[in-house]
Amino acid sequence: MAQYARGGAAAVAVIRLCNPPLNTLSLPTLRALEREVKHANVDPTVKAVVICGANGKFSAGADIRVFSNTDRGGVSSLESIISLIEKSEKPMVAAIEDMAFGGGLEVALGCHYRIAHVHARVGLPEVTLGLLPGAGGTQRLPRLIGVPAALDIITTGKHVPAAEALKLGILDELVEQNTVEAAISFAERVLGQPIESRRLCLKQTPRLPNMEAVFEEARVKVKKQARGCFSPEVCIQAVQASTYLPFTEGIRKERELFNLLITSGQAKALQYVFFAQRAMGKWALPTGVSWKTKAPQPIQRAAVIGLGTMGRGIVVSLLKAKIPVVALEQDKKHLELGRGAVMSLLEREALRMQKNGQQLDISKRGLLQFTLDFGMLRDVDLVIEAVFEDMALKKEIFRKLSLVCKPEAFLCTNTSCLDIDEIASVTSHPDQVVGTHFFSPAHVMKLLEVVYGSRTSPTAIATAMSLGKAMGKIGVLVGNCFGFVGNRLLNRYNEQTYFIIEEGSTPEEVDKVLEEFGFKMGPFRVSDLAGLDVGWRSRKVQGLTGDKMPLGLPPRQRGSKRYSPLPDILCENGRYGQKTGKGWYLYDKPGGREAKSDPWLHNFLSEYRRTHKIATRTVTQDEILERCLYSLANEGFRILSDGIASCPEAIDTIYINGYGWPRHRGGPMFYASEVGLPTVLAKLQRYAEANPDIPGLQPSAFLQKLVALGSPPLKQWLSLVGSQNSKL
Ligand code: 3H9
Repeated sequence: MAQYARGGAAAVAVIRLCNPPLNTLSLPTLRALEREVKHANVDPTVKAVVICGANGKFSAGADIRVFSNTDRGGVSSLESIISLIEKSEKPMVAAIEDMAFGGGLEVALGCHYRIAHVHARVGLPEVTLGLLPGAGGTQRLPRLIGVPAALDIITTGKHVPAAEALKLGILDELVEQNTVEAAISFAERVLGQPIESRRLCLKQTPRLPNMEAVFEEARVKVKKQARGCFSPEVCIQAVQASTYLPFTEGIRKERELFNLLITSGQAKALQYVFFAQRAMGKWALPTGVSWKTKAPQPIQRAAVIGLGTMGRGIVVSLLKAKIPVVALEQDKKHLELGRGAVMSLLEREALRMQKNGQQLDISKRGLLQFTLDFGMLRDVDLVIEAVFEDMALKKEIFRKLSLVCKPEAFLCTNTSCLDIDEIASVTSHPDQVVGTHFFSPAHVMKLLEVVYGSRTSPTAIATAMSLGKAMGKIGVLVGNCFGFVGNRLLNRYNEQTYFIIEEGSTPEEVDKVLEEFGFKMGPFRVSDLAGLDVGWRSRKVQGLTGDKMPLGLPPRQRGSKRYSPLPDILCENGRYGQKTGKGWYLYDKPGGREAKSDPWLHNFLSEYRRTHKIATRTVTQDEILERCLYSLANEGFRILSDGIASCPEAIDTIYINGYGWPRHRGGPMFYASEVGLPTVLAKLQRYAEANPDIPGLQPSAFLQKLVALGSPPLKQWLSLVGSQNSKL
């Protein structure tokens, strides 16, 4: 229940939003706010009002949890309460501590003055939830700071640091001490001053000579980034309304557009993603041990082994989390290369952070050490190994670590697919071994798969999850199997793309279909960027690359299963992707970025089909999309029944944050549930019949079970898995 403290010196009433933890604007909070504002307005002893939030936080905005209710949790009444605040004859001052987001900032914009703590952040992140600021934000903010700055804030949903917000004119004053006390003094100072000019509803949005061009430019920009998500474009429409409609009509237009968005599937997907990501920190094991019961160990000092692309990014991530690092390489040449690369990454990161008002200080002595000597790892609390995907090499390193490191040190491996148990087996403390699968570039990508082996201790899990959080990552706990969750799914997706081009399509067509779906890059472009040789090396180790047929081409079967040797053949021809200037596409030079269609590849594909006697056919866009996406979800159902992922939300979080799945599509499992499980099953059955040698298209038993049970909603899937297989 919301509580409101009233009081304060010299007839200044203090209204405190109180709905822990973030003072979201639930219906009771809104009612209490309305009651208190009305009360202050009529109470003759009150001369001014300060609105603040309890526990040092202003507000994280409307309560998203209730948006799916038919009455939207009464959120539509927020604008009228804000209007009440704005129309008050008594000065209303917002005292912003920590955050004012969404409806929270909209309340502050209704106030006549806004003062904030220097470390506060403000923003209108509704666009990231598939919405627009629906309580006057799209009408008041452009009136306050002009169209270009308002468009930037509203279409990106970015968090604006207080200093920048002050410069933009969103805030009137910053304070370093007690914000509420300062706001009370501020209110006393402005008592008696006219407040007419402080009411944003009475202002005009500042005119610009090139207004149309500004909106057009914004449209082009959001279209490029939105990948089919339409809330940014609708935000622009709402801001534009502030330039040609009077305030009250602008508010009506804003409401109309808000209602359009809130009922859309995209808003549902984006809000699902918001909560799915937050649920990942609440990991639990079948034994009952969970994030609540197992405390992480503090990490005072860490080590990273291997300074290739992954190792460098991991070093930077640890330093950003203020954890001192010992970086180890195998020889002087690699050490110097790694040192140079880490230092330039750090420089770039420091510059980027500086722009956001943050600091990356690595000047402290001993914060970063480079070494060739394993002895230097004697007293570290945690090691992250990031060498090649070679089991023998990893085992050799873990054997050494086991001898050198203190027994309580956590030993992490950044493998993307290998068996954690086999790696742990060579150590004297296998319970301390845990997989930490980072994604490239590791200092940028948010995802961290924390892989739990059969002997990994809950403390090691808790520590790896907590370390991920400290590094700003979204840690997802997964079980141990080849490829874990992310790469196991990816293999299914990739193999479909190869089979589809064998059957008659082209990399260009497949990429186009998946990019139109919302992936930032189609699978063949991704493969060229990442390097085809990485997978080739791994397939060689698995013994998949196979012998040659009489005509020089490898066969297309492995036992009874279809196998596409296409990427192997490309590698044999030196086509590793961008790094060699050619892969699925052609580039102007090695390292070039612009992909061009390659006649060599098309000729090669025709020749390949002829040799293998594959009747070339047109693969429709629907078939491309369905085979790629439904085979992903199908593997997801297998992963759930194998107990490798703890819930469908875990798979979706991994796919969105590590594999470029468009957020507004909610992840492969959410997408399957929205398409409808019977449809997914029927399509898979059809494709499986046509391709009996592709196991990835055979519908999983769990999907069939769910359909037989009447396709229950995603939230119930977990309870229907059965726990016999659970690895979590
Ligand atoms: C809006 O305002 C619409 C208006 O325009 C009005 C239209 C008419 N609602 O993230 P955390 C929960 S739309 C419900 O772990 P952090 C969160 O799920 C809203 N719950 O903390 C978690 O719950 P649990 C616009 C919310 O410090 C707990 O609070 N506002 C909401 O890492 C702690 O959150 C936004 O989009 C919410 N609004 O990050 C802001 N916010 O403990 C959304 C949080 O059960 N929020 N929770 O898992 C955020 O972006 C982050 O929470 C924030 C803090 C950056 C504020």
